[in-house]
Amino acid sequence: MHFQQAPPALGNQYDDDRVLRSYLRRVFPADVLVEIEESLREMGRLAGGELYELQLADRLNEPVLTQWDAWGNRIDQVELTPLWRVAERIAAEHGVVATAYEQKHGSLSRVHQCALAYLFTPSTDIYSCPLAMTDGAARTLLTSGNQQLIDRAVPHLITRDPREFWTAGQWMTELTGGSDVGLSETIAKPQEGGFRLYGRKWFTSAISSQMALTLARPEGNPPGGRGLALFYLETRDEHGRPRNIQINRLKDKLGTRKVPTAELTLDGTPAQLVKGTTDGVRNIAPLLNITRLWNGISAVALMRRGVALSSDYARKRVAFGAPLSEKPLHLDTLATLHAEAEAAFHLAFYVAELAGQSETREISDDDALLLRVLTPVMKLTTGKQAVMVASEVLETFGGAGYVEDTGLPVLLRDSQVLPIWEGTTNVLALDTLRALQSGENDPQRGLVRFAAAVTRCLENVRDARLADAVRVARTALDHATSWLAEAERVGLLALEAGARRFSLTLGRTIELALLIKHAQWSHDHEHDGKAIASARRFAASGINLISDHDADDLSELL
Ligand code: MFK
Repeated sequence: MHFQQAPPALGNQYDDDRVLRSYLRRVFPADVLVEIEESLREMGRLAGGELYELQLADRLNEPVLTQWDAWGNRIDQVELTPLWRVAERIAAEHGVVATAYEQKHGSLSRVHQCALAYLFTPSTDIYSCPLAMTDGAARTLLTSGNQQLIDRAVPHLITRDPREFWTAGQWMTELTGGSDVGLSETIAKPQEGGFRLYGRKWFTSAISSQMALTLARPEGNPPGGRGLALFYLETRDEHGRPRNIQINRLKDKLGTRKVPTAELTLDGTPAQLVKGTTDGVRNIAPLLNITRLWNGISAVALMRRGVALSSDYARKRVAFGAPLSEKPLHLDTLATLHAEAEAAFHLAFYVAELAGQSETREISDDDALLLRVLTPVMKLTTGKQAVMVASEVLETFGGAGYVEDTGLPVLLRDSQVLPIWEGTTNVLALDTLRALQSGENDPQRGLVRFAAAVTRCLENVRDARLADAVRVARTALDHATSWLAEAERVGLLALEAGARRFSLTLGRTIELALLIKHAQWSHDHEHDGKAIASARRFAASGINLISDHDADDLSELL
């Protein structure tokens, strides 16, 4: 007798995704959905088909840096893996960045683009990194109003022609700086027609990009983030040689192994100011916010992939006399992961909706403030969820989930980057406090907008099965509100010490509220109770994480 275990398999990742399809039916007018569906179904086909096969075949490949040629010339060439080369072409041709800028469907174009990115991401081993930077660079240049740079770079960043397509890099992180970008040491020296940059970048995004946005301090500027300026540079000259950029090495990372993340020395790299000679951190903020949106979309995409593989496997794997899909405890575990992913999905895509409205200037002041608050909240909440879900997904496979050539462990390693890059959980929790104040030094102002958004989701919920979930959301919101008032009264130590639990509570509360709202809609319009079941389950998964003793015992513990 020879037993052969069937591996997990994927179908069309659009057709198979109830959560995505139901959400799109709610937010898109029916005729527009018909128009965009072809592009989504095609991406779903690629993601579950040839891209997924290529991803499994590409598993052991990594980018290779060649610093010298045979004759002693410094060349610093980076060879990408076969999967990434295909991913680049497909991303361009299918408009994974371009769709947001073509704006064929107004503000909803951003949602369409995020849906494409969501389908594309799990089969392309973090090719989402250069795409996120490309999107962020296009948005930042457009926001800057620097027409010369817009004319030069943006058409390349948003084209669908792979021969013309550029990706962008973001080089912010330095040895001194890390999250505290204001400590950056790179110096910008004026030269005729621009600047030359001198310094070390310690952790770049993919170094295969044709251009980059970076921060440097014009000589004579004061210290801190305000003394930095935002610069545009092109990485290689017309012969493909680096422009006074040395790639010292590629990072040896836990995950995201296909991404050629690099350490660089800039030794007179020609660069141009994007906007003014100061306020680099403020001027690069549009890029940060776009890449944080991508981070959230990637988080829900990786969660979805894990749950899809695990659900398929549960139908195939027989143990203790029945398929795992018929085992109550296994089903309970899977349903909890599914609910977590579904709740996260609704928050990430809600931020995409608001971002789209901001880009088409159809956003109210109140919703602009809400977007500013929800961007870090969404990024930090979904990043944590992705790691938890990936870890649990591996466990649902037993030992197979721990074995590399199943292609499963990479899900956990790649998810682990999501709470780290683009701002760690703690940095973003502090950013949430800053966003709540939004220049007015009154955190309650942002919280009022947040509370209004939660309340809007809950006000038309009628299904009795959702009543407990509504209560959980309201209670968490009330606790967050009272905690913030009390922490402000007590002082900065209490506020900062509790910022992570507070921000995660905001994230989980609005996720629950959005899921409840969608569940009611899905019941009313699709006669489907699955989202109701997810909302009930998510409500029982720990929404309110606030403790009232945040700063009391800090000195005892440290
Ligand atoms: C693939 C390999 C995996 C490994 C990872 C590779 C990483 C490669 C790519 C990276 O390097 S990812 C970069 C990760 N780093 C970050 O995301 C930075 C994290 N730190 C922060 O976000 C800090 O909050 C920040 C640097 C922004 C704080 O800097 P400052 O100098 O203290 O700035 P400040 O004073 O808070 O803000 C300056 C201005 O920008 C303010 O406006 P005003 O000048 O008008 O007062 C802020 O309101 C504004 N601002 C800051 N963040 C903003 C923002 N505005 C809008 N949105 C935001 N998110």
